[in-house]
Amino acid sequence: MQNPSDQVRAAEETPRGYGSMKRKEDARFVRGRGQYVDDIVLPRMLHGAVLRSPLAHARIVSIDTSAAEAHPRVHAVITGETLAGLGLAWMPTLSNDVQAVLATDKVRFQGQEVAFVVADDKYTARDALGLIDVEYEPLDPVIDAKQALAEGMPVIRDDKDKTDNHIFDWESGDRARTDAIFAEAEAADDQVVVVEDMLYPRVHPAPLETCGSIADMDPVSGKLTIYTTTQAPHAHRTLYALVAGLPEHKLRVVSPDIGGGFGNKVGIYPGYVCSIVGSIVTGRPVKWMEDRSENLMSTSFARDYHMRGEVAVTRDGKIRAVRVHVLADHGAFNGTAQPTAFPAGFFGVFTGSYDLEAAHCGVTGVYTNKASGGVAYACSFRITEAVYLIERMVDVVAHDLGLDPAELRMRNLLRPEQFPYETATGWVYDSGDYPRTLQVALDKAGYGDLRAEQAELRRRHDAGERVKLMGIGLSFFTEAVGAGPRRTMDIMGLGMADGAELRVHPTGKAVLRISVQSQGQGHETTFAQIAAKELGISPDDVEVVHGDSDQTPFGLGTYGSRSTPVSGAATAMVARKVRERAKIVAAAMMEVSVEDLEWQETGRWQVAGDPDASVSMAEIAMASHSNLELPEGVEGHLDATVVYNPPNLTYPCGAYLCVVDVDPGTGDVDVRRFVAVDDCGVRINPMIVEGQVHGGLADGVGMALMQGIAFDLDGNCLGGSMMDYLLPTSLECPSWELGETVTPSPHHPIGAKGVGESATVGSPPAVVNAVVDALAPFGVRHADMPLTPAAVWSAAQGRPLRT
Ligand code: MCN
Ligand code: CUN
Repeated sequence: MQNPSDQVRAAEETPRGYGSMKRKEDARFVRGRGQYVDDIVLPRMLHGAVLRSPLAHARIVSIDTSAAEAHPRVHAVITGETLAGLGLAWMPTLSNDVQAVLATDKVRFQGQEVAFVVADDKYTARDALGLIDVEYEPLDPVIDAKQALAEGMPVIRDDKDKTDNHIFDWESGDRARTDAIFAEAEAADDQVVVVEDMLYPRVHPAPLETCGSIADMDPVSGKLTIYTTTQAPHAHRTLYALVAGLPEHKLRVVSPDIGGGFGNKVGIYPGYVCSIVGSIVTGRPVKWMEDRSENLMSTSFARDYHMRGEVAVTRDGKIRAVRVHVLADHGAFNGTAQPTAFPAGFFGVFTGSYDLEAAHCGVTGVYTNKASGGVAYACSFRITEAVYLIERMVDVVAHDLGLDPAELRMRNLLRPEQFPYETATGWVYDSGDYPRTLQVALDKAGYGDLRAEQAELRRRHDAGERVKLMGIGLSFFTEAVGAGPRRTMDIMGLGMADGAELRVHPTGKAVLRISVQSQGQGHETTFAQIAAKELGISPDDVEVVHGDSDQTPFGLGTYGSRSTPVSGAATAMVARKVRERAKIVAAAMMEVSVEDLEWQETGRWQVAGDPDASVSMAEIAMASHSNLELPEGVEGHLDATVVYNPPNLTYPCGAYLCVVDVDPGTGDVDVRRFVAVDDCGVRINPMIVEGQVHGGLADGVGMALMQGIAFDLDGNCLGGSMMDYLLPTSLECPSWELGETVTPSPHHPIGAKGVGESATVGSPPAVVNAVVDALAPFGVRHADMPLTPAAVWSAAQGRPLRT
């Protein structure tokens, strides 16, 4: 395991007060006392199960539910027709499309929801699915995204009067200027244009806890309570309110403990809606919990980006411009989750960490007969794809020009004095010291020695010896996390700002209510630390309440690593507001004027220059509830609320270096070392940050080497179980070697940047670059993920697998 003293603490300037304290929530998790949706049992609760389509594309001729309805333990059978009667057969998606809750006309992917059975127990509900008789008329499926727009292809979304499978075209950057630089580079002797096609395959977040919900409609009060696996309880409540026409005070969304989200739990799934209808129809609570295959086959996938990257570069390695075209496979319904104005998410940051003259990208989205979704899985809204594209392209440039990839990056990285830096596509990066971060990673890895070892192994390989080939892969990423600002960022009209409420009890203990929802990130600890530091009390004395729409202020939820950048800022602001109120009370207590007081890091308001005259937050809290005479207009008690609308995103960065050993005979890849230097600004809890990075690095190894949700030509999903969709374990992962630099975010109240997705974003290109580097003796320039032994072996044979 990682030895903390072994870590590069490059940043002496880290402010004091935060630190690696153990996670408060773990007291219940390590004792098996977590409360997940499936742990909740309500009186008179019934159980639902979903009937799914076995076909990828078919017309529904008829559905006969009579045998299922006749089953003595079945309470209701719901079909698309039932829902159509309630106006609920289709629901809006987060991307302004509609999605079938239960299919009425056609099924459009394998695993699509067709009917819902409510029964006494989950086994009966499942068994009764077998009693439903659906007659399908099979249609030709559209599986290959590259064929989706071809002449004569079947039209998937005929429900929308569409005549083709086109969803959107979106572009970013200055096309004319970019094209002009490319034309120049093509004509000039001292410049080149480098082109490569690459696929970021369809993968799945695969949280250990699958998705589910319990709907409980109280027929007397008319209040609907939904216990559900959601990363965004408030947004879900408002969307339910809008779709069902119910007022928000009649809706309560509770997100209890969540067993991993990774983006999979951002959207609203048909099963959630079915449990609600099931409860309304039966008058009893209805629980629905999907199984592993249902989760892998029908819920939000990630990526599926077919990308062509082009780089205009001088022969001595100055990158001038980048041009990209993407074909985005969005499945049968456009259900991607990202701010409304960003159909390709934040892919616009594909210019990466480099100083470019110009850049342009175009993205075309298409429908295929596959599950919908499209951003989930620790992606920061498509930044995974963007970082993969640019970091793979930089290595391709290094390969073609015969330059060292570390040297090439150093030559092109933004310099610290360029911040704030506006990219060629209009993003304003807030802060960073990129060359230093890369240097820390190179030093920690011993880059020069590694290259020397590699040269020796290559020499022995060339001499005919049977040796493993060593590969060294680098990536440098810039993340953009913390959506809003709400002026430009919303989900279905809901602006991306977060509320926070803080109340200090008379004894000086506090309760903090936040709108974001942890799925394992440790918010009950880190948010307590933020408030505690501002108030000068112990984090143990701050209770964090989250995940219940009746108990917490409105906010947009946890995804895009926005909790710390947005709700973390709200927490610091609300605590400072309380501290200012405490100052007024302290002045009254000590009978001095407010201006005479100064705040002490020890958590006391003190009369300037007089250490004997001070009061603690606990003393102030008690006084604020007492009969102490307070100035005119000050009401007493210690509490406050805020809404924080971020002025900009925060831009964490990192330099990653992966070392692999590849057996050219079998294609087997062994990840020998992985050095990850992250800069997420001020770290609130370094232990939690490192845990986040560890998880994301494992994700990256999984995606790069073993994961892919593939389909056969009939549209059968080939990744529907964990026998086929592989999760990386400790056996495939090395002992991570972490380092850090700290460049605080200038606009965040405590200088913190998000980190939750950094490692998932940054690690896949490092692993792929390492494997491709290992295969250099075979002339390999690129190979697509997942780099399974078969893919690596084929690439070494000069026949890379292409999807
Ligand atoms: N943190 C910190 N100092 C910083 C930045 C963050 O101490 N400078 C702490 C935070 O306070 C928080 C954690 O690190 O406890 C992650 O913070 P942040 O980067 O703000 O990300 P979020 O809390 O918004 O989490 C979302 C992010 C996303 S989008 C995915 S996807 C993902 C991820 O978190 N899903 C996860 N990490 C996950 N970790 C677990 N265990 N489970 C998931 O589902
Ligand atoms: Cu894109 S996965 Mo995280 O933003 O919930």
